[in-house]
Amino acid sequence: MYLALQFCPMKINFLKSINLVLILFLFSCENNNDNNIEEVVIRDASLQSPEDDIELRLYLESHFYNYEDFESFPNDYSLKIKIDTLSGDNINKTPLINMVQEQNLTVKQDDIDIPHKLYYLVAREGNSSRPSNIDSTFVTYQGSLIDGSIFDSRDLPLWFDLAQVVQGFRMGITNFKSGSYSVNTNGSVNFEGFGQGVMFFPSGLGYYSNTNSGIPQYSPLIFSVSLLTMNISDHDNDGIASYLEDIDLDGEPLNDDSDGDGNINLYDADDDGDGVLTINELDKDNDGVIDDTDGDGVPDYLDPNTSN
Ligand SMILES: [Ca+2]
Ligand SMILES: [Ca+2]
Ligand SMILES: [Ca+2]
Ligand SMILES: [Ca+2]
Repeated sequence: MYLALQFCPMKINFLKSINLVLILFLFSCENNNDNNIEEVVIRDASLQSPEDDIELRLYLESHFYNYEDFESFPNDYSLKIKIDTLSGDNINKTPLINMVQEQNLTVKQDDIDIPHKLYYLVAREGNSSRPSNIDSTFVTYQGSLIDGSIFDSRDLPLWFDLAQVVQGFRMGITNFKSGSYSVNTNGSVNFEGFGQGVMFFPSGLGYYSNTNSGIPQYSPLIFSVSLLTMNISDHDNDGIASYLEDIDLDGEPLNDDSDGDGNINLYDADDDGDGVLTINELDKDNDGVIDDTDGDGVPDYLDPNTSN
């Protein structure tokens, strides 16, 4: 069972019957060259990022997608995004570069923030909820390389815990909204109104110097994705949604560790390390307001000076 399925079971019971196969492509991984660790020289990301950007832009300038289908059939949610080269009969189509939007992100290397640019194409924005970069998303997708080779493809939707996937995917998918669903009498589920698009990102937002099945080192990645539905995650079930465990408000909930115990807040059920679980410190008087007993502006669950 997926971790993501455990977070909000009330909402997603109908999905539990869907037989999903866990795949690892999107998941961050350790360097798999441990046996030869002394031979590995990791490239300088401040050089790799602009190189990847040139490759990505060349791709976006030389390819288009089937936007005419999406314009002609705006309510046909069986449509899939197809990308092709601008050549022959298609030479006058609008290139992707004229249709994508840009998202500026950073990746830390040796404690330095290196700029990385992600491009995303919105074929359909979607009309329900926009996930944060730490929520759970129910998606279909296809992953490919710049050369067009497909390294993974899923037509059966599956849950991705965005805390576990590569940065490009988890940041890029926040540009889309989920859709709505209805359950048919035979138990099958129809999705519509969902966000649909493509993310194009440099290797630094993907696997960088690691390899994965079908993905060489330093590969920029392309993901077309449909965001069918989503759930707000509370990874540690402490009553604080994971996106609200971004205490320094830098937009990244994966770098906050209030008590410095090495366990980031979104996985730490006792965020201030005072021995009292966050869930028992949040709202002791049950008035629906998070408690700050000593009135110092730090809520009790983050204030080791206030534990009862
Ligand atoms: Ca943060
Ligand atoms: Ca902690
Ligand atoms: Ca926590
Ligand atoms: Ca505590």
